[in-house]
Amino acid sequence: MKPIDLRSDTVTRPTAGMRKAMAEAEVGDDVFGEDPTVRRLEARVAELLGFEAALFVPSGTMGNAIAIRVLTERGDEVLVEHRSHVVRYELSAMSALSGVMPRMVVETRDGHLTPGHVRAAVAPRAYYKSDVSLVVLENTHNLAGGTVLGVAKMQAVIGAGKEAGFRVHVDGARIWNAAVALGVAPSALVVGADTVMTCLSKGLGCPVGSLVASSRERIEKARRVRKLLGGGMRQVGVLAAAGLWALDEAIPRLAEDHARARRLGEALDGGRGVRVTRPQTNIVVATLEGRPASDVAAALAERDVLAIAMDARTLRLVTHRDISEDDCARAVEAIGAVLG
Ligand code: TLP
Repeated sequence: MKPIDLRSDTVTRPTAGMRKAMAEAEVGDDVFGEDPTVRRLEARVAELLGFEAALFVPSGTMGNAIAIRVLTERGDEVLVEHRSHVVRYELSAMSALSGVMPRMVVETRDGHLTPGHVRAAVAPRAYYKSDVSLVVLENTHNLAGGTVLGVAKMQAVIGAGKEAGFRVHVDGARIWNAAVALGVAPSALVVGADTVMTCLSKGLGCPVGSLVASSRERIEKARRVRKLLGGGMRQVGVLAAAGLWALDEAIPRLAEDHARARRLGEALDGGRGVRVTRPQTNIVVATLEGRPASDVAAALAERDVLAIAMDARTLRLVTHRDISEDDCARAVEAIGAVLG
């Protein structure tokens, strides 16, 4: 039997409809700015996020790196929650590529920074001190368990950042999930941010592709940094077409993934020595008390359910468009057998 792959929402395969859109895409050389499908995708994402312009990039990691590079100077500090993707899963990109250092906030409940955290980072200037110049927010927050920051709180923290004179970047790899969970337009969440990175290759099911949205001026700078990092692409209208297809077809069904994640969360919650916060979107993160997460992942794999050990005690399961109702029921059964 085919394993039920809950390791990530990146494991989806393009559907027949997506492949058809890719095959039919009109293309051109995007380094010359001549790919009409890429231009359409960039305009569409800019509009959905409420920005002037957007830039198509190969990965979320590159999108975050480009935004951080455009918004900071070498020697700056970046205020960020300590489990954020930009500090945990992108090597040390911000220091290696932009020469900046994270200032990490550890005491959040759900992974999200508050206006208080931002205000606490404001300090009198002194020539011997480095300054925070950028705040990075992550919505949904991956490692905290797909947690959502609502419009009012998001606006408050972005506002506090602006008031402090900081720039604000949003890692919105799964901003679409946040918007669906809240029942709001994604643009409502990111008003006032300087840049937003978002991914097509996570919950939306594309094989590749992310975008950075910002002002026209910053996107022109971002285009140069993308080239510097080796991310200039040619006839990638075939990939942009997958993205355009996904924006129409995949966003409306994200609520199904969220409902399935809640069922998995309930199943895990019943387990011995397991702590799980009720999933708000498509990510379920369980903290295991008596047993290494890798052991539990191995036991689940024996029952054809793939989950991932994010660290020694943290097990993650992610729902996505290739997980059916039936798969979810089988996963619930396996969880019961392994942890019950
Ligand atoms: N996340 C991946 C892994 O890298 C952990 C996953 O399976 O969830 N920001 C956030 C919030 C992300 O979750 C990810 C990918 C990225 C950025 C990076 O995107 P890619 O993988 O396209 O570089």
